[in-house]
Amino acid sequence: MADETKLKIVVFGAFGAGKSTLVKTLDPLSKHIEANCAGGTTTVALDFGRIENNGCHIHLYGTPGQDRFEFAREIIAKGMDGAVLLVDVTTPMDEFTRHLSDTLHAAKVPFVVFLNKCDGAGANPDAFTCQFGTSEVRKISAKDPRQCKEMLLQFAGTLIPRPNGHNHG
Ligand SMILES: Nc1nc2c(ncn2[C@@H]2O[C@H](COP(=O)(O)OP(=O)(O)OP(=O)(O)O)[C@@H](O)[C@H]2O)c(=O)[nH]1
Ligand SMILES: [Mg+2]
Repeated sequence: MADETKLKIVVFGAFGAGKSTLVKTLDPLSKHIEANCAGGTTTVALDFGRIENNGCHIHLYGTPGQDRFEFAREIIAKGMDGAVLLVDVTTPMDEFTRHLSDTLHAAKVPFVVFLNKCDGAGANPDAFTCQFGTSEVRKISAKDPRQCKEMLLQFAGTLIPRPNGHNHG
């Protein structure tokens, strides 16, 4: 339908940053391909959720955070309209998060940085706010549905969908 907007948004971030949690919070019916790991689960393929708001259909993909799944991140990233870089602020800034930020900048992909786990013990979001150049930075908890939805829709509103955007090849 001509007046509908479709957006593909991909969530990137280091191992355990909270990507799958964010997708689950935004779409409780989302799908997840995960494996058990020490203390919980880890994504071994992808997360997939949908959000609809005023005729805008967002397809939200979560990526695996482990290094060895670079091939999966490349496949999932194809044709994205925008990206979320999720950062765990209860741990120090890491090289992989820096690499993801540099890669998104170099690819000229519109992205927003979500500083996650702001509710967590030892959270120090202020140490991260200046780490991402001119990129927009937001403080969140991926467990807070209202806040996550507001932040995601705010970002989605800044994106221009690609022509034939639903065929994200
Ligand atoms: N306190 C708190 N814990 C969180 C938050 N978001 C995620 N977590 C916890 O962080 C852990 C990892 O969350 P996941 O969503 O599996 O992280 P991920 O980025 O998908 O991990 P990989 O797929 O392995 O890269 C889980 O124990 C979550 O409950 C948050 O906002 N606050
Ligand atoms: Mg995951």
